[in-house]
Amino acid sequence: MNRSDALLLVIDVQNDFTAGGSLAVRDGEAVVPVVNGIARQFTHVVLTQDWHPAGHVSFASSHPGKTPFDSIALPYGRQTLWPDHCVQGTHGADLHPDLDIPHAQLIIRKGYQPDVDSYSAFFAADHATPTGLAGYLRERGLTTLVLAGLATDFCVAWSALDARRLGFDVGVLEEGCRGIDVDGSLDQAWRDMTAAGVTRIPSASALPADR
Ligand code: VGL
Ligand code: ZN
Repeated sequence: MNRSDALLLVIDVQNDFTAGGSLAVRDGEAVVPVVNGIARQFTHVVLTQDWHPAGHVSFASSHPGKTPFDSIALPYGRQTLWPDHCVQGTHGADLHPDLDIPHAQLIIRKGYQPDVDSYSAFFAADHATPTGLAGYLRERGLTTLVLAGLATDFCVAWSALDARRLGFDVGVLEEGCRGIDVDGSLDQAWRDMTAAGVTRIPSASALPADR
């Protein structure tokens, strides 16, 4: 591929989302070799890290009487509650040790505001606080994004949808993602992404060729 205007965006391939992690996505570690393999085809790679302070608003433990996967109303909308995960500076927040993308150019951290979650790599859940990634991509002239990582139905989908809203061409590599699937969220995410014009790329062999 190596298209000079394309970038691989690798979402949240972190210990807490893989086997043994506090919010392990089923089969999540299976994305690691897929992502490592395709990263070689991209000159430009950006990684994201979910990066919460202890006591984050998205943790069920911060809301007495609530348990993980409950949902509550917050000023910016509905918030699913999670087990404590990806706490800044902990092993769970580290990138997966087998992730092998030495040429990645930028790591975007998100979800660091105590009272606002951020599934998307572009905006916090209040849809007001940008991470700076859109400006980075624009300044660098990168217009086509291929996304992979965890989890399909949360951080990957929200990032892909924001990227479409911002006018980027977006493909999601299905083979390089795994979902959490709370109450049908995985099917819903694919419906939303398809409706928004996100290209569903089933496997690495179907990645768009150089043009
Ligand atoms: C994610 C739930 C909570 C994700 C992050 O990376 O998809 N999901 N925080
Ligand atoms: Zn999180």
